[in-house]
Amino acid sequence: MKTEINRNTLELITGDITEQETDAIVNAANGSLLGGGGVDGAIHRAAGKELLEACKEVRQEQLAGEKLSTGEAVITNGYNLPANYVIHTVGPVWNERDQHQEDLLVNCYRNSLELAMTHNATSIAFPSISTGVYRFSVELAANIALQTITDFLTDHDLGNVVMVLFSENDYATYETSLRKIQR
Ligand code: AR6
Repeated sequence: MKTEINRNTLELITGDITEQETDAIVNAANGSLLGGGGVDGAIHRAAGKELLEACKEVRQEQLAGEKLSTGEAVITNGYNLPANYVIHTVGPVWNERDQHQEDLLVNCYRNSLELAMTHNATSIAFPSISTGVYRFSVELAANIALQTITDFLTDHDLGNVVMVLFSENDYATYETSLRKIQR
């Protein structure tokens, strides 16, 4: 499904984010930036060892050795990936008693989009942040992701945004959410 928002496009696809030929892809990382499972593991495997070295450098030079906070984003090169850049963001872990987690997921998308624009990227691909190991419901995460991206594209000329869903079920959930947002 593809939709136009001002002069931008927002597209939903099923696929593997490591194969996307967008200027930037987003990694659902953890605060250590040292890799992990899920999409994080897949991106590090596909990008090669240089990505881990670049992440270590970011931690030392930009974060004074500290972890990347939830909702924040940093950027590295893409190395062996088709994408030029990897934007690493840390999604919130689902916690039903803490609505602040939803705001933090908004921050992940907004900060990643802003960082892409700062680097003159005109296309960016996102995975479904926080809906794997971090246990957000796909419905809630889809509403947050698509509303945040739609709001951003209403105010900015970025180019193409692609949501890369890893299963047909996730795709169907995101499609339903996008149709509701567009009404
Ligand atoms: N392409 C696109 N989407 C993918 C891919 C892929 N190659 N592989 C998995 N997904 P998760 P989180 C989907 O768990 O919930 C890591 O260990 C997956 O099906 O990767 O934000 C990090 O280091 C799901 O829909 O990320 C953190 O510790 C979505 O990506 C933690 O997991 C996100 O699932 C982050 O958890």
